[in-house]
Amino acid sequence: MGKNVGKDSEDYGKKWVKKDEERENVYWPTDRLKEKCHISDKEIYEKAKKDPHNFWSKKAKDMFDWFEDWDEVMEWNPPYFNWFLDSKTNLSYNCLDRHLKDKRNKAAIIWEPEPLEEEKRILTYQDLYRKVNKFANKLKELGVEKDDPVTFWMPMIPETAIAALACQRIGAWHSIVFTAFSPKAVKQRMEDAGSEILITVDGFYRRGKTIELKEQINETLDEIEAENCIVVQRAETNPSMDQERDHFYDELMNKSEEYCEPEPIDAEDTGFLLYTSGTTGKPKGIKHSCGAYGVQAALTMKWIFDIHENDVFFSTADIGWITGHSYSLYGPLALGATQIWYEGSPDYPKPDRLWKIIEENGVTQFYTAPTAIRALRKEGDGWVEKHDLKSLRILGSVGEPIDTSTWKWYFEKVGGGRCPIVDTYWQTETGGILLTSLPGVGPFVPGVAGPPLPGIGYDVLDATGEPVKEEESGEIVIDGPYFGPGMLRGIYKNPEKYEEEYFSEFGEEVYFSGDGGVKRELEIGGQNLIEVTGRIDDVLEVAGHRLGSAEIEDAIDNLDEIMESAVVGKPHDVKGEVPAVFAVLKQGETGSDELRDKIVKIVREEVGPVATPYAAYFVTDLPKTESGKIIRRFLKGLVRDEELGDMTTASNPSCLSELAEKVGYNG
Ligand code: 6R9
Repeated sequence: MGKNVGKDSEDYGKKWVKKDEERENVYWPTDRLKEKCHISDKEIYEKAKKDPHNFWSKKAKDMFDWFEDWDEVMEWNPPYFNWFLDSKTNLSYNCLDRHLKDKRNKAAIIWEPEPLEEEKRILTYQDLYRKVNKFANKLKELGVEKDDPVTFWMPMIPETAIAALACQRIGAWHSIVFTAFSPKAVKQRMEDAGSEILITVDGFYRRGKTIELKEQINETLDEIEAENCIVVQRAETNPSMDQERDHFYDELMNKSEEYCEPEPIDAEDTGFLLYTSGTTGKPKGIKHSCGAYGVQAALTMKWIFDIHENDVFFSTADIGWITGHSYSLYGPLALGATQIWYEGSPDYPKPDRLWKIIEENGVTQFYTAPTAIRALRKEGDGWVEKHDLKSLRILGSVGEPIDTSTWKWYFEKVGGGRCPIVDTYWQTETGGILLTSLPGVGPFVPGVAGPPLPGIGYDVLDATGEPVKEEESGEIVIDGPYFGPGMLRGIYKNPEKYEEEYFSEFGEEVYFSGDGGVKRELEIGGQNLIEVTGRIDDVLEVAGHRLGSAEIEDAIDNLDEIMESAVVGKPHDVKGEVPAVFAVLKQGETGSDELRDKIVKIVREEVGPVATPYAAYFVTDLPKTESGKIIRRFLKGLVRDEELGDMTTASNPSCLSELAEKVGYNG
């Protein structure tokens, strides 16, 4: 087999997808892929539609071990709902204990550190199980109880998975904060959740640099009088430690009991919080369940990535985002799969790092965001051509719409024209994937996510709430009560916001996603494919990362020179979009490069480097409605050089000519 070691020789380099003979840009699974896939018959859509709740109930029993069964599958009191009532399970048990019988020595996580000279680490299911048990006991000793929030500011290292599973084991809720958010963002999230414990690292490696987290967060820990901080030593830095409050992870683990009984958790109890940006105000704590969420993560993982025993799954999603939770942690582990975790930057030390990881580990399914594909493509085809990627069977895309040109490059260059691309549309709120074509069913169309998953009631509505016709665009919604079980169970401590943000646009029975879409004529199993066109509200998608215009504006408005600001997404060839700032200055102030630098600095401090503005325009007024709301639609049109549409709703249309001039608008 030569260099094809460890790959399934029968499948090596096979074509898994073929072109539609009549239609351009439409691809179908080959017979061989259909034979291989868990789902290969479009009838599943029809079957699920007959009784979606019963469908999910059966699947939940197949997928998970339950300590106690449910009497009722779903309860719906619009806009609230519960699944699998009164049942009990534990996510850590389902990800670990039940695999020990036949997968004890199987690799659960293959960890690739960023520095090339460092050896990769492999954790088997047994290793992970032991460490999770020990760490769970330590959390208990430190006073963490069921329903306590535990905040993480952690990179992609195995200890992050260990700590998250340990929380699940004892019923504590993790709230994981992305490492490119600032200490202030950590503080805000700890305060909102009432969290008294933080788990972090001394530092970690990113693009060859050491990013020190503990040193950066000390002040915050003092300010909020945190009770405990656990520090994983990853980067051999020497952080200052508070004798009483701070503990090194290794020291805790050296003296810990081996076994921790998994807490039986009600399927509806909170499993974790994850803060995400909404249309207004501060990030909100999205509350996810434990058992019901886990079922959707596991089932979508099995169907969409078609996981089999010898597969090696690689998601590049960071644990700080929902994709990292569902498909870099719970989904793969619930299935007993082997997966790769990579610590660092996709282009370090060279732009072929991801391709090298795929080749060396015989990765079978690869999941990433269009922004990463665009960035690596820009570096030239040579980097990808250097590597043998024939082990790949399925490619995935997530986080933002994928344009046709990027899709084709991904398909041809990375997948060798052999692999289907599952373009998976979903959100932090939905917990798991909602729209995508299934690999064994198809079809795969560049730029079109696909039909809703079996058992999900999706639609595209016009402004009056009527379903749009084929090939028309509108707003993407989920028809209650046909949500998947992974759907959010509320916003932590803020039910009003939950109702207002998701269940007010089209009434309390319809979940409004905030995204626009086109209902395509092409259908499968009676379901139209949906093309997602992007956010129609004030949420930005920067390099596939979700940010709220309000958070960035709040940061900028702290500057003395600035009276008011508005932030919108400006198109960017790699990142999809980047924040562009319109700032109205206070009397007597003048716009300058120094002020631009100040804006960048304060956004990085308050929100984090992930939100760094790319442009700042100093203007005398912002377009507003009669009631004083900023009309961001105009600003978006300006930075995108698009038609501005009806301007009669503005109370001050005269400001537009100045704005157009500053932006260099030609539209
Ligand atoms: C999973 C995730 C959610 C927003 C969502 C939409 C955009 C995600 C997409 C996509 C087009 C896809 N989005 N997947 N747009 N095609 N395949 O990214 O969650 O961070 O909450 O962002 O991302 O705009 O509303 P989250």
